[in-house]
Amino acid sequence: MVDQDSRFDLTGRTALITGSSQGIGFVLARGLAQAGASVVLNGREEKKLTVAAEGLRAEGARVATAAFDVTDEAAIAREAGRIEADFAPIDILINNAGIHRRAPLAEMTAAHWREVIDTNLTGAFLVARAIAPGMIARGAGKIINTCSVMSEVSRPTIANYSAAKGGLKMLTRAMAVEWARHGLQCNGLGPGYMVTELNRSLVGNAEFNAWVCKRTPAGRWGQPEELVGAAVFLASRASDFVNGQILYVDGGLLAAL
Ligand code: GCO
Repeated sequence: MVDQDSRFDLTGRTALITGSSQGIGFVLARGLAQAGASVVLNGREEKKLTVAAEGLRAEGARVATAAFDVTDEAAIAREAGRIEADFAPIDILINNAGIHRRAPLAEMTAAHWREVIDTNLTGAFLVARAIAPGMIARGAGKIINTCSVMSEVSRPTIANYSAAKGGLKMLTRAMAVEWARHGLQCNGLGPGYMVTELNRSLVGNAEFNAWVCKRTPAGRWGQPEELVGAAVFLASRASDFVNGQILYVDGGLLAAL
């Protein structure tokens, strides 16, 4: 009998998580480290990365940092090359970096549209394009794109975010279609309403909070830690025949009208 736990063991693997100096990205990095992975934290601010990395090292994790903006092709190429040469080849990539620029669609500026599309969608393409060739050469790799329930539905004021996350769902499938034959598994993780920095203003709004609790069959917001099990599954050997899927962790939101 195969030891069930070993299917989820990430020991010896190295994971790069974009947007991981805080929020969901940091929680996913900690969760993968607890499952045995070495982790590379990414963000735009060195100071935030250093603090986050020290926190994980204090918990016994093997951690490196790579400061780059996921929209900056040159910085991605430089940092990916440095990490793969000096730290370790990347076995697991979580494209998690994402921003919000909320506004009613008719009032949304082209700048805010482009900023969200560039970070949340194009950034995932650019980073995956830098990392995938090494995975392909090694015949193995895991790419997990942080999608969203907004990959399937939307609400007023987040058209740019929904369009980006909807595109990220299809980019995930496109990656799977092209790269599965090379031994890569490319899937998405789809959070529902989670208590994060990105949602601080929403959690604090009594009316919105009541709406989320009513709209979510579980009757509550999710905690970022509740995403870790799904992420470890998608990062591990347990998902070696899973490709092009979006695993929603949403308290049943997408199941309900
Ligand atoms: C909003 C929220 C959403 C969700 C996220 C869940 O403004 O409605 O920020 O975007 O938090 O998409 O995955």
